[in-house]
Amino acid sequence: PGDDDGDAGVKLDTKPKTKRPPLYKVMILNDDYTPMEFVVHVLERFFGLSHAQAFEIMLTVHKKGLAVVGVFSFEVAETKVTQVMDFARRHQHPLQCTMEKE
Ligand code: TYC
Repeated sequence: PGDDDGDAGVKLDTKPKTKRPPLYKVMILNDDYTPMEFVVHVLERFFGLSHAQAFEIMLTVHKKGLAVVGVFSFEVAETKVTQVMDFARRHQHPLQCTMEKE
């Protein structure tokens, strides 16, 4: 229910605006052709994961179809996706990497 002054009044109090920038999930997708070792290498190289972490995520993708590799600002997420897609293409693997707003 609003008042009846046609919004003549002004908003007196506002929340301090500390809105954080949106974050983006970077995901890799399973396929039937990219070698497991290649995916592990990609995860180590572009996401700074340990071999054990990289292997675990690779296996999750292999079994479940996809996994979130990390969460980043738009610019960083976009860079990761581009790096992975370029690297996969150069090695002629169909590996797919995508990003999605959290
Ligand atoms: N499914 C692939 C294979 O059996 C391995 C693989 C894992 C591919 C993860 C892509 O994102 C991927 N060789």
